[in-house]
Amino acid sequence: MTRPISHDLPIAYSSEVAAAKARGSAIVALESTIITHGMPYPGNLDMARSVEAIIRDQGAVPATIAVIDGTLHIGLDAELLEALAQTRGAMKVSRADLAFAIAERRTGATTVAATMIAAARAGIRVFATGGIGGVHRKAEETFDISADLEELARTGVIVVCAGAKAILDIPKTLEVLETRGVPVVTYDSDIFPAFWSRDSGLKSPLMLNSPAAIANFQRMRDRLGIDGGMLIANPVPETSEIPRDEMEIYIARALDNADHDKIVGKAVTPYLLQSIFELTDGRSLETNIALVENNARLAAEIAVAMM
Ligand code: PSU
Ligand code: MN
Repeated sequence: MTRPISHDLPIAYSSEVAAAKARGSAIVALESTIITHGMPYPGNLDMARSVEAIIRDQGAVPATIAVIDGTLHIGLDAELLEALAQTRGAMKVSRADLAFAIAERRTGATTVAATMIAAARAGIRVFATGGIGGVHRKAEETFDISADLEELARTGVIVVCAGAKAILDIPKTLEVLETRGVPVVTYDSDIFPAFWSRDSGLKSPLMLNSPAAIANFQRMRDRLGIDGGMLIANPVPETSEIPRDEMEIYIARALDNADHDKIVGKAVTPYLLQSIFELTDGRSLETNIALVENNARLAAEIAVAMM
């Protein structure tokens, strides 16, 4: 027996996003795990506001995505954004638990994977973040591979990031993306970036140097019926980068700390980011904010070029 499709999904659009959808204007999705688990308050709120402002400046509309008290929000108004930035104990929600958070009426911040699912459902095709999750170092022992990679393979959203976080095994991360047929395009450089640093030491699989060319590539994928997402890697601006050699020292120490404290599962990434924040006296946070802002600008340009 077929069951009727539920029309009363608990989804709420901000008035700004609802208006943009009605007009058919460019929209850029934003994740919320970076707000609740990636940065401390109040820097996280400043970052979230400035990223939204940058997207508006480019003629697009920002849609920050989060589950609040069981409602999936596509776009947060100023009050909700501020409240989320101050929320302690929000869930970190990925594909496995997005529906759980809604069904159990929880508050949860969406990772790259869950934000992609929500964006696709809302008809939003471009999404800006900091760095995606990937294959962790020693994954051959821990099996720790982010659900973000699988989501990129299956969900048709363009994700703009600053490369894979250098805390990961970047060669293995690129191998999985290749296996799963995810295009990896570095913007205006032939070297794949490593989040805080412009250079991961690895060549980028693909390179394009304009938002129009990226939009055109996506159009061709659509015409060929090739579904799934694509990853745009946008190197952090030179003035904000922390060189790779220097980062390696902090990363090694952060990984040791995580080992010592027996951190596993979804706590690993937030733990490492916090540890690196402390080891760099907050410099990693400044770089993190600069690269997200840089990604928001490019994502908005791509979203406009796709109209
Ligand atoms: N990028 C950042 N800060 C973050 C994250 C990304 O600059 O906090 C988050 C994203 O939400 C990403 C998640 O999806 O970390 C990956 O977590 P995991 O490795 O557990 O899949
Ligand atoms: Mn993991």
